[in-house]
Amino acid sequence: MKNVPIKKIRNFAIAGHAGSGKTLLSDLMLFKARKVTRLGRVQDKNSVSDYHPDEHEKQNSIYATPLNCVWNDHTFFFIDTPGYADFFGDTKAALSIVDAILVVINGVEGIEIGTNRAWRTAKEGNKPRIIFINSLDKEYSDFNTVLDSIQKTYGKTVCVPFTLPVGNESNLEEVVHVLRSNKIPDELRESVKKYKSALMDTVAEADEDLMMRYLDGEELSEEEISHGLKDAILGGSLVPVFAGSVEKDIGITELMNGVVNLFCNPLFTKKIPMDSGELELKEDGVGKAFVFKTVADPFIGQLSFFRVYSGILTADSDVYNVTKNSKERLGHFHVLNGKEQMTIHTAYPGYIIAVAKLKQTKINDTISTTLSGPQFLPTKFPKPNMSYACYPLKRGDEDKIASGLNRLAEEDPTVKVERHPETRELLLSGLGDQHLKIITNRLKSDFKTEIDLRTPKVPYRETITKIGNGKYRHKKQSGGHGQFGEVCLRIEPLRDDDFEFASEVVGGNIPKNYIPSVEKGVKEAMKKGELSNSRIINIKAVVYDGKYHAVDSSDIAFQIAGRGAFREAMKQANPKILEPHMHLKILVPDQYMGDVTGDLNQRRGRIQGMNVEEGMQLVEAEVPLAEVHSYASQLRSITQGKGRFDMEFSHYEQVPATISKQIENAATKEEQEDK
Ligand SMILES: Nc1nc2c(ncn2[C@@H]2O[C@H](COP(=O)(O)OP(=O)(O)O)[C@@H](O)[C@H]2O)c(=O)[nH]1
Ligand SMILES: [Mg+2]
Repeated sequence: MKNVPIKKIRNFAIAGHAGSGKTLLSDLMLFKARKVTRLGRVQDKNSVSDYHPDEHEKQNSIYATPLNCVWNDHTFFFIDTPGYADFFGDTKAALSIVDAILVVINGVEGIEIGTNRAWRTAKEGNKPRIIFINSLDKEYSDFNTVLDSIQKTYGKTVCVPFTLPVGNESNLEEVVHVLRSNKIPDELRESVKKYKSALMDTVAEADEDLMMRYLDGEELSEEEISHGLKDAILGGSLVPVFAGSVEKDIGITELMNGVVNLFCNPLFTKKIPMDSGELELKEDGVGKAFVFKTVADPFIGQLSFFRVYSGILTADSDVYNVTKNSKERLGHFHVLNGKEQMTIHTAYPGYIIAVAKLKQTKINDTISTTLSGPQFLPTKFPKPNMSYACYPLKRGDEDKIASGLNRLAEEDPTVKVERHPETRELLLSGLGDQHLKIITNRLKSDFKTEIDLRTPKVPYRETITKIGNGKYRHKKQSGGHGQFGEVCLRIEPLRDDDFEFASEVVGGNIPKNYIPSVEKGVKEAMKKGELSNSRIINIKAVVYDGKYHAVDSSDIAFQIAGRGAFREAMKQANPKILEPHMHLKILVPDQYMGDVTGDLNQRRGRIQGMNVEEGMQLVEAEVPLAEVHSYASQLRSITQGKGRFDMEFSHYEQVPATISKQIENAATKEEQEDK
């Protein structure tokens, strides 16, 4: 790779709904820029971007792929991102570290859920955007309808066309450039005039001097126009819209020129926010990079992806991981194009490079040539919203599975692996069924072990509803050293207070030093209730009487008596099963409200409030955990992917009698199987 002036670097990501043509566009850009000699295609399994075997199998992007090419003397570092919600972790990481975002919209479908997700993320990160309306060669595509809805949704004065299609779906010929084309077909003359004047107004507004000259009727130079537009794009008040077809290679040259002329170079913003203060972006000096992705590459081993923001980084040198407060030795730098790699020696602002075999470096770390200084703001990843319990297909594979899953979770922050403290199941959580399926596939291919994903056990609890008394005598006095202890115990329901223990024993019927033994026995008994084999909570236990033996009483004897007395007391105390309830916040478009609330009712949910947020309905509800295990998929299917939700633990609540019976039966069955 030749040394390129930073001014001639463009760093961006391609985002949008799945199937809008992002990957084909990426492949076509590489082909047009002569980076590759053959146009790759996802279906033919020769796409440069979708090269991973998982992507071949699914025929869709799963991972964000860094790519690069040179176009019009400018070097593009860009990332093709997956559109599916399940793989949004990688997309979020990519969208957070690029300078700008190219949003691809399907010219047939218009704005889709993945479009909004990309848009929202871009806007939150204050990223300059260009929209590309694709597939205008396809039957039923319609530029004007899609443009109309884009302008309605994202702003009429914001989204202004730079190119317009000539012809329609069946005979799409070319595009005309609103500012540059000389030959304009009659039917587009009016539109071109309208959009050109809108754009020139934007340019003039950027600068008073330009405004005066423009109003005086002076022609502005290409550079002046470009500068004025860039400012507006950077501020988010202008989003250029391009039109075309990747399939037919129509409008792509104009789009790529748009990237050159309308997106900024990596130093243009001069500063970026850090965890404390700002980082001044410089062409040379202290090298500063952010680690946005790590993968275990089967050929190269551990790879860490850096986005260089400021200064210079050199291969084969010592640097610091500021986040970990440690030194790292950098080996070779790789610039990747899918699986193709090129080795370089120096990396500058705007570069996206991969570095092999870093020991301590993880996602979200700051790398610097000096140890001090602020850190980059970490990418906020979506929280996992779906969990399964992992069961090994082969006995004895437990450790292999846990360590494999933990490695995969390190690579993908939207994966969580944990052993549930109560049910003891190994839980694998992620962003959806597809996501977890990919993780299990990788466990098989990379770690050679297989798992079965099952619905996780619900961590039920038990409590009592009235006072109970119990008496238990533990006595073994035949032969040798005897054992003796007797405990009288009362248990009372408590509210929101997990456990209390007290003694009302008088006259030394149980000596003081054995009272803690009784408590220990009670706590032991509370680990497993008789209805559901789950923990017993919200109880006050009072030991009020007992008996002891001067020689045969012992700590263990009183533990056993305490446990026994507790079990006896439970029989009188009318125990009940409690289940965890979750608090859900669900965002849905109006038209799905009825279906969503109806479905919540079926899941024993209680709707607690409705509000309007982000132009959608916000439903808040409390639903038993047992009913929302796969809610992510359910909500997606009810709302055709347009709904979103967040959930967190709320509280424990008594289960209805019919369901209690089912739980008790299941617990008895499990108990028998374990024996
Ligand atoms: N007719 C037509 N098909 C397209 C166009 N762009 C992409 N496609 C097809 O749409 C499908 C999805 O494309 P892909 O690039 O994988 O979409 P992505 O999910 O956005 O990356 C593929 O079959 C492409 O060949 C286009 O401009 N016209
Ligand atoms: Mg793709």
